[in-house]
Amino acid sequence: MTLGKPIYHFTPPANWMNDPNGLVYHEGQYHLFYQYNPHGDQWGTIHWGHAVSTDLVHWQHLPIALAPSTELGEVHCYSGCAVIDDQGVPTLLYTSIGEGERNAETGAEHWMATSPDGLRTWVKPEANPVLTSVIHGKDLIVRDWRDPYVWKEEDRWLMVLGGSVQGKGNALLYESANLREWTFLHVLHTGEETLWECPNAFRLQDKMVLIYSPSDKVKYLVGSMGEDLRFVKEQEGVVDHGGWEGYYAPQSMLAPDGRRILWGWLPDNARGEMTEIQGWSGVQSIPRTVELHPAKYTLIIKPVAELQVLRENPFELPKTVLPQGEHELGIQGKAVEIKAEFELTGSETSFGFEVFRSPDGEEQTTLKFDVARGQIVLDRSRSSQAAGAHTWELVAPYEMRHLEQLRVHLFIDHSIVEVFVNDELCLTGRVYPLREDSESIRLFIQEPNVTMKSLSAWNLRGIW
Ligand code: DQQ
Repeated sequence: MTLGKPIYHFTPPANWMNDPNGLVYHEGQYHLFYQYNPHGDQWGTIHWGHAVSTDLVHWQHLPIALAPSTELGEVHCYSGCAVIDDQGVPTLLYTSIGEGERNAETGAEHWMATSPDGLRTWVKPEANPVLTSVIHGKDLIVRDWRDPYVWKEEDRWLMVLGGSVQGKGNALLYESANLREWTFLHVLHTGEETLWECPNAFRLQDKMVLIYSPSDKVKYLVGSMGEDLRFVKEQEGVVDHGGWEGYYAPQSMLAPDGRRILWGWLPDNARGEMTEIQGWSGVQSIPRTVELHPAKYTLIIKPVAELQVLRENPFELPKTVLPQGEHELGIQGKAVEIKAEFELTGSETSFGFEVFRSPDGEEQTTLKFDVARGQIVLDRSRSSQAAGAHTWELVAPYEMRHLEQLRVHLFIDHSIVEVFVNDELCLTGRVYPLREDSESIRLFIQEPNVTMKSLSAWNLRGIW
C-alpha cells in the first residue's frame, strides 16, 4: 500500500492530478475528468484524465480524454466543463494554453472537443479556437482568463470564465446559440481578490450561486439573476476552509435526481519537502451535495448519502457525559467515518478528536472545537514524523458559544481529514502520518464536562 494514498477518495492510478473537470451525467454514468500530468507526480504537461461511475462511489479508469495538440502549438489543456449539445453530442469546453504569446497569463484561448462515441474519444473540431480575447475589444484586458463553465437557460447557452481585470478577480459572462460562436455579455461579478479561477454558476431554487477559487479559501456568493442576467449579491460564504493546503478548484454538476453535486481537488501542498511519498499527487474530495438554507440563503454542503455503502464494523456510543481528559474510541483505522453530536452549554473551553494517532502519541492530528476562541482548528503540529511536512494549523473561524448543539461529520482517509459541521462549515486538510500504527482515535475534553448526545463510527472499505 502506498504511503498516504487514500482508499475511498478518487485518485488516478499514478501521477499528478489537480482540478476536477467536465463533470456530467450521461446515459447512466457519472463522468469525472481531471487535470492530469501522465508523465510524473509534479504539475507538468496538462492532459485531461477520465473516469466513470454508476454510483458516485466506485470508479473505473478510462484512457486519457484530452492531450495537448502539440502540432497546433497547444501546450496544456487547462480546466473546463462538459455539456451535451442540442443534437445530443457530448462536448467539452476548456482553456487551451499555447506557446509563446499564447500563455496562461495573457494569451489563453478556449477550445472545444466533441465525442463521437459516448464520451470515450474526443475530437477537436476545426472551429477552434471558439473564443479568443478579441471578443472583449481593446478596452477590456483580462489576464489569467480561463476555466469555462457552461449551462443552458431557455434556448441559449451561458458561460462563465474566470479572470483578472485591473488587478481584481472577476467572473465574466458570455452567451451562444450553438457553443461555437460566443458573445461577451458583461462582467458578472468583481471580487476583492486579485484572481478568480474556476468560477461555477448555477441556479439553486430561485437563487443564483457563484462559486470561485481565489488562490485562497474557495468562496461562494448567493444572489439573484433576472432576465437582464445581471447578478446581485445577497449572501456570501466559504465553501471549505482548507484553502491551498486542503481544498481548491471545485466544480459542480447536476445529478439526474436534481441534486447539485460538488467535487474539489485536495492538493498535496501540505507534503512540503517530504520525500517519503513518490509517484502520485492530488485527490478528489468526496462528492458533496449543495443545498440552499431556506432562511439564511447560505449553502448547506454535505457528503453524498451513496458513501454509506462503504461502511463496515459499526461502532456506537450512547449519550455520555465526557469528563475532562482523553477517551480512546473503540474503533480505529486510517479510513474511518464518524458522526457525533454534542450538546453545548456555552461553558465549554475546547474539545475534539485526535486521529491518525500512534500508541505513544508521537504522531497525531487534532481536530479541535475551540469554543473559547471561536474557531475550529486542524492542528497538524504532530501529524507526521516526516521532516518537511507542513505543520501549521488550518483554522475556520466559527462562533460556538451561542450554539446548543454541534453536529460533526468527520471522514479520515490515510492523508485526508474532511469535516462537516452543523451543515454550515467544511474544513478539509492533508496530513501525512508516517507510522503504520498511527491508527487510534480519541476524544479529548478540556474543562468542564462535555455532553455527547450520540456517536456512530464505521471503518470504510476501499473503492477499488
Ligand atoms: N488549474 C488549472 C487552471 C485553473 C487552475 C490548470 C486552478 O485552468 O485555473 O491546471 O487550480
